[in-house]
Amino acid sequence: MKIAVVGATGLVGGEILEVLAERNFQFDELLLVASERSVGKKMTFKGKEYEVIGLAKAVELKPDYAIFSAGGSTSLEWAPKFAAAGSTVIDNSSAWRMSPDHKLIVPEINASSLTAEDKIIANPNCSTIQMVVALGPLHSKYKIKRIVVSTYQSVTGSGKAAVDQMMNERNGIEGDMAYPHKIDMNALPHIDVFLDNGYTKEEMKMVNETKKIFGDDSIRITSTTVRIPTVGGHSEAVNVEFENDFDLEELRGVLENAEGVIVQDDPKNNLYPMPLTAHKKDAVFVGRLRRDESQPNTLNMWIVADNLRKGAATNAVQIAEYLSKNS
Ligand code: 2RA
Repeated sequence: MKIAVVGATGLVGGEILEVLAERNFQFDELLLVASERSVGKKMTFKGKEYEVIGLAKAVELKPDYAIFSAGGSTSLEWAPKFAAAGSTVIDNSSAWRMSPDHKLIVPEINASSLTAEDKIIANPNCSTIQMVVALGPLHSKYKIKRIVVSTYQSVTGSGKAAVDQMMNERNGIEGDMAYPHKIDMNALPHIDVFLDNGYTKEEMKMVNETKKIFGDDSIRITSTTVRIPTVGGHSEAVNVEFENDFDLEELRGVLENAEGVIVQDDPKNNLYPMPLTAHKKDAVFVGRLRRDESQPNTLNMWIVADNLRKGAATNAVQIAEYLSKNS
């Protein structure tokens, strides 16, 4: 079995390789693929040296799986070429997420909808993934009516240049700006571009992708996404109203038994999820569970996950694992 990592030299590409190694994903051949400027670059995976190849060469080699993290334009141009060559593409960009002809997959929620005919599969946005992993089991049991979410997102979501800007600012070094403003000691309510409705693309991704993943357009969702100077992962304050009432301890039990979720909720002992403790982990961490006392059937919760892991690389590898086990 042959697997290609497209965008292997990027932040998420590197995380995909780490996850493949950690999970001992079985393959016979690994292709490290990147843009022409990186072709020939040497990279090491599990102690073996690999040379980065270009997209055209990679298509010719017909990988069984191609995990993309190379941006939307590259995916729009090349994912169909890989699919036509027989590869199954798992794409981290937003290119295919809202396409009616392509599935948007979080294995814990909807992997069972996948079939062999799915040749280009979309990985949801990181901030969406962690939220639906935590809300999925609650939606099944109590039926979600409305979600209000505010996010506190790591600079790693913007890529290496943003991490460099934050660290340069922190160390008093003049450098390039990935953001329109300083990010260290600051918070930017601006992730991706602003749309005519006053929301950002990131905020509308959370709204639209969540409905698609749950297959339920009746859910009402509003979102505010904010960039903060941290690297360990994305955090989210979620207020969720259900159609049905719940018992808080029963709800806690549902989360404690949910696939991919770890409950860290003991505020009296200062135990709650944090980016520092979620970093490099594959789970979605949930805490600060409490009833919203301002209205019935409503819960407040805090959700943290490593956006490069479960928010991107791990979710994509889990899709490949599911397909290879069920093909
Ligand atoms: C971000 N979710 O955090 C977006 C894309 N990774 O910037």
